[in-house]
Amino acid sequence: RAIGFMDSGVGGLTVMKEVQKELPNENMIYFGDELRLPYGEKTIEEIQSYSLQIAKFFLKNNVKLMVIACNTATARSLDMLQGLLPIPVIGVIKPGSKLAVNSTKNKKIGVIATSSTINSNSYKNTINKIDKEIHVYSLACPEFVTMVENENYNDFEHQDKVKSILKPIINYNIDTLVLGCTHFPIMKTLIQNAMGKHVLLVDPGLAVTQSVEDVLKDNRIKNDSNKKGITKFFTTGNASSFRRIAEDWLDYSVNVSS
Ligand code: DGN
Repeated sequence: RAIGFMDSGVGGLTVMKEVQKELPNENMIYFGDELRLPYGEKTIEEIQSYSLQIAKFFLKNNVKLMVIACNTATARSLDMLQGLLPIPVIGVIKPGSKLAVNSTKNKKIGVIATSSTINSNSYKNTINKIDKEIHVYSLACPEFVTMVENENYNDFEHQDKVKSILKPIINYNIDTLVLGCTHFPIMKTLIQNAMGKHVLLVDPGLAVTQSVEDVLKDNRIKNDSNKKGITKFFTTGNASSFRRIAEDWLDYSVNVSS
């Protein structure tokens, strides 16, 4: 049985890569719904219905644990999926919020994400539930998703554009910035350059691995295999561009079904 990762596109690969480092013997299924990207600009009902369709695909494909490797889908459909599915479901916002709270020293945290994630207030609420004295400054950056999907994440010619988009948040004297969209770690270098070295970038994907391990243990979902796990990739969009980005990010060759 496999662990299933879903995202609207290539972003969830940033989460799967981290989990794969720690749990190399697990089989994994990755589903990128690029045909319907960006989720960040869709209605709550649309996002919920897409997430549910992907969850059903996972169930048919023998998935034992679902990771919503997308902040937008986590904000809008985690509770629903946890209520409906017979398998455990993990989102990225709680683990990411905890990591950010543990990282800030001046209690000023920035969150960049899609419009839907920002409008849901999920990060702000989750962070302030842990520590109500923390100031959370939020900024929607939907353009970054397009840049990553269009393979413009390494180009320094986009540095000025990234800096001007981030300007509102640069002025708040934050010491921690949550990459609240799973696409953003792929363009981390451009974001870090724009923010300056003194700002710590928090990638929620790093914290998700621990949640996955805990849930597998709590639910006694064992994997006794000592062989390297098999990973299958599915996209509803263009398989060749998905493959290029996936191979660049994961550093191994992949086969993609569309
Ligand atoms: N990667 C998704 C997220 O973490 O919210 C969103 C990308 C999108 O569909 N706009």
